Formats: sequence, structure tokens, C-alpha cells
Amino acid sequence: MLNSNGFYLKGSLMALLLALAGCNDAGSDRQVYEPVAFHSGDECHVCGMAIGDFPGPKGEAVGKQGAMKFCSTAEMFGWWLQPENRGQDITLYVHDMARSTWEKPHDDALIDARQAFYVVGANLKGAMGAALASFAREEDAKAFAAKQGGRLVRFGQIDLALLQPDSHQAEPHGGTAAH
Ligand code: CU1
Repeated sequence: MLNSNGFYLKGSLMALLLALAGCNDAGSDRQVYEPVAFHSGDECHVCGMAIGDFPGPKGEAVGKQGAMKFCSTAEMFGWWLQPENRGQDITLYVHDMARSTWEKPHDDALIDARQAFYVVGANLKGAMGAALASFAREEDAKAFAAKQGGRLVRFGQIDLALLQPDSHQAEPHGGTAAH
């Protein structure tokens, strides 16, 4: 009797632990960490430069251990796309450029990077890497692309090749290969 009780208890505890572990791995119940403000002295987690010195949307990765900040959305993706970083329990944020000026993106306009719409190859300068403009709404991204050039991509379509500053110039209607 005692033995069998002990067995069932252990069994159910194990099942619970397995369920919890499975839950974490699935990522669908990902914990959400709140965005943090950018400060004038903040340095980019990747390049170490002062983030406030650059125009364009920034990124941040917030987790249990605090926030990592990036001088540009492209720099944030360049970091996150590394295999050792992708599995981290973090929430990614970028600026909604429909609610910010390009020169000084505002902390109130930080949005979930995984849900955002991006325009790559726009005719505007950011910090490191390709200018990757981020928007909360698709219509804002389309309006921006119509004005500044570039094409619309979603979070899952962004890879390291796309982050190269000149990658968009290899698009079909570039036509400036021969100088
Ligand atoms: Cu940087």
C-alpha cells in the first residue's frame, strides 16, 4: 500500500515536471518582459557605440537578467539570429516609426518585434547595418515604403543575408551594377 502510494506520487510529480518542461520548450506561452527606456548613456550590446548618437529605430532584448539594447533594429537581429541567442527567454522590442521621428525614436513607441512589419532597403540612414524600419501596422509600413523605397518583410523572413547593407541593391530592378 505504502509502496504503491509512493510510486503514484513520484509518477505524478514526474508527469508535472515533464509538462512544465514541455511548456517552456514550446515557446507559445513565452513570458513577456516589459520594454525599458533608452537613456543617453546607453551603449549598443553588439558594437558598444552610444545608441543616442544614431537616427532610426532601435532594438532591445529584455529578459530576466535585464535589457540588452541595440543601436539599430538590424543590429538587434544580427545578435538574435545567432544560434546561441535564439533560444533565450527574451522579449524583443523595436520602435514603431509611425509614432516616432526618424531622428529620435520615442520610448513610448516600443512594440513587440515579433509582431512588427519591417521595410528593408529604404532610402534612409540608420546606425549599423541595413536600415530596417519597423512598424506596428502594415499600412504604415506600406506607406513608408512607397515614400522611402524598400520592401516589406515580416519577422520570420529576416535573416543574416538580408541584414547586409547592400543586399537590397541586388534586387531585380537595381540595374546599377556597371559603373
Ligand atoms: Cu550597434
